[in-house]
Amino acid sequence: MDYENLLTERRSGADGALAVGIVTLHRPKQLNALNDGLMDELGHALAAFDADEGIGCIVLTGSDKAFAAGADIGAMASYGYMDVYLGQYITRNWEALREVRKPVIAAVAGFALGGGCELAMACDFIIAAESAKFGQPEIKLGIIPGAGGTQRLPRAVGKSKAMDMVLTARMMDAAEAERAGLVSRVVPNERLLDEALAAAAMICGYSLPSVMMAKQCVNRAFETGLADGVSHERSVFHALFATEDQKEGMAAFAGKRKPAFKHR
Ligand code: DAK
Repeated sequence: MDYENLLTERRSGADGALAVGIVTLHRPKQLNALNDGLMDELGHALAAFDADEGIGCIVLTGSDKAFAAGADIGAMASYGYMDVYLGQYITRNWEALREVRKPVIAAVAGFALGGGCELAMACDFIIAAESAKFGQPEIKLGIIPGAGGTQRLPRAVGKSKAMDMVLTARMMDAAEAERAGLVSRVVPNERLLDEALAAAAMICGYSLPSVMMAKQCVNRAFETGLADGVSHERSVFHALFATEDQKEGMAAFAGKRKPAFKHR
């Protein structure tokens, strides 16, 4: 499907593995500033890949200069309280990412600011190029992060760094983001998409139900206490023994061969 503000691509897997869905934010003149049109399209593209049985993982990326420089300030500037409250600003089309059950990897180069940083943090993990810069500069505009930044950033980097970034608006470079645990790895700029696709292809080689349930369980760690989380994990772990892929994975290990997962 053709979008105005996005490019999408399906990258086939090797040896019958599931394919990777790539979504590239594409408003280059505005550094991928996130307006309603883009967010509506993003929700649509993610839902389409999530529903596609041939896709095992999604990579969300931007340009070399910007993953996304935040919510579109021009579009927001004239909003009043009733516009954002009654119109469910943010909630209406930004929450689609939370509904995606397959893994979503953010491949971030350049600016990931404001809503752009929040969008990256809402993905399952972030691979950063050396050029990546993360920040929550909303305070400079007389607002605060409104798409999860005050909640996800402290969970990722701890209270002190989160307060520092949210209150002073300073940016964090890729090296600091990796030290702080905001990103899983930093790679050379020119390797960003290849590294993200390699991680996605690795995930696509595993059994999809176990991948989806692993994602579900790790996310549960952020929603609940330890005892409830471990209990949830145990139930899901037990459930996986009902899958054909658990039998296949273990038989393949015993037979010293590659498993042929059916994603069932
Ligand atoms: N919105 C709209 N346009 C943007 C933009 C943005 N966030 N960021 C950049 N642009 C545009 C610039 O206006 C410029 O357009 P032209 O002047 O060429 O027409 C073009 O992109 C190139 O930008 P620059 O010329 O500024 O490029 P530089 O390399 O000099 O600087 C920069 C890059 C990223 C440092 C700078 O552009 C910048 O500071 N941008 C703004 C970053 C920012 O403040 N981001 C946070 C936005 S606020 C809410 C929930 C969530 C949010 C709000 C409300 N509620 C629930 C109510 C989220 C808010 C945000 O994300």
